[in-house]
Amino acid sequence: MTRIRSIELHLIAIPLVRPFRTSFGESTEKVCILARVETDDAVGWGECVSDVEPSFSEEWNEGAWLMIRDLLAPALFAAGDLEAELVASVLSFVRGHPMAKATLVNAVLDAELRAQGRSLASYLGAVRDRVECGVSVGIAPSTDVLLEQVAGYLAEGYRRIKLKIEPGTDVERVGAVREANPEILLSVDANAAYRLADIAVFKQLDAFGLLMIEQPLHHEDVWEHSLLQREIRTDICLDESIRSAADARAAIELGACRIVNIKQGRVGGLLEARRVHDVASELDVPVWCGGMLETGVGRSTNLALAALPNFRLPGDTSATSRYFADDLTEPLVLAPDGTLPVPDGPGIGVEPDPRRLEAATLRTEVLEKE
Ligand code: OSB
Ligand code: MG
Repeated sequence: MTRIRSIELHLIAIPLVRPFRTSFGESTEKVCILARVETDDAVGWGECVSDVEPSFSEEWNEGAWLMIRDLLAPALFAAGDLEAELVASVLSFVRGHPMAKATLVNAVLDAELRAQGRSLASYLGAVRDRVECGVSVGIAPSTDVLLEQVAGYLAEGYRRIKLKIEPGTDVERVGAVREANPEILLSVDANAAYRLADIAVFKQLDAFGLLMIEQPLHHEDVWEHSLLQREIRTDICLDESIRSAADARAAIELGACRIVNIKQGRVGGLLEARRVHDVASELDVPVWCGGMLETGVGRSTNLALAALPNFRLPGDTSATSRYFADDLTEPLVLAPDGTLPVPDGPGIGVEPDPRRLEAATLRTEVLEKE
C-alpha cells in the first residue's frame, strides 16, 4: 500500500513523420496527456490514449484533462493508502471514461512496480521477450502512394500490414496491395465507416484472403456485426465496440467477432486489458495488441501487454521511426525479423527524457490533495 503525493499532467504535442488518415479524420501530430504520478515510494507514468477530438470514442483530451483533474484525481487523493489493483474500484463512481481512468490505473501500477523493482511484463504474466510487429497504414492520397508506403514497411521487416479503408476506394486499394503482395498477412480497419447494407463490399473483400476485417460497422452495432459475420468468410475483429471484458464475452458469444483487438486505454487500463485477454483465451479467440499512435511511454506499456500468451497475432505497435522523428523516450528500433523487445526494466521500463518532454509540453498542471 502506498499514498499518492501528486499527479502532474502534461499536454504534449509531437509531429508525426507522415499524416495519418482514417475513415474518421486525419492527424499530422500526436497530441495527448501524460500523467506523472508520485507516490511515497516511486514515480510512475501513464499516457492517455484520447485524441484532440472525440471521433474514435466519446473521450477527448480536454475532457479527459478535466475528468482527471476534477473527479478522478481527487477520488484517489481521498482514498489515502492505495494499490494499483484498487484504483479501478475507487474510480468506479464515474461511469465510462475508460481512457482517463486508464491513465491513472497505469501510472499507479507503474509506480508500484518501480518501487518493487519488477517489470510490467513479468507482473502481467509475459511469456515472450520479443513481440511481432505489424504496421497500420493510413488512407493514402492515391493507390500508387499506398503501394509505395506498403513496400517500404515490408522492406523494414513488418510482419503484417493493416490498411485503413473507407467507402469508395476500399476494394480497388486492397486488391492492388494484395496483387502486389500475394503472400503477406494483410488486414483492413474500417473504423466503423460502413453499414450492414454495404455487405456487398465485404463479400468482395472476402476474395483477398484477409487476416481480418477490423470494426466494419458502428461501435454500438454488436448485433449487426454478428449478422455480417454469418455472411462473410473473413474473420471480423472488434476494436471500438469492446470496452471491457464483459463486452468481449458478449461479442464473442454472440458471434460478432472471431478476433479481438485489445487496446488497454480503450478498456480502462492494463488490469481490465488482462481480463479481456483472459476471457478471449477461455473462449479460444485470439487477441492482438492495438495502438493509438502512442509515444514511447504508451508503446512500451503496450509491448508488455502484448507479451501475454493469447496475443497470437502481430500487433499495431510499430517502431519509433514509423511515428516520430523525435519521441519522448529512447527510440524503439525494429529488428530485421520484424520484432520489438519487451521492456524488462522496472515498471514500463522507460521514462520520458526531461529535455524532450519539456520541448513537447504545451501545458502542465500539478494536482495535489486539497
Ligand atoms: O483503429 O486501430 C485503430 C490509430 C488511432 C486511432 C485508431 C486506430 C489507430 C491505428 C494506429 O490503427 C495503430 C498504431 O500504430 O498505434
Ligand atoms: Mg482499429
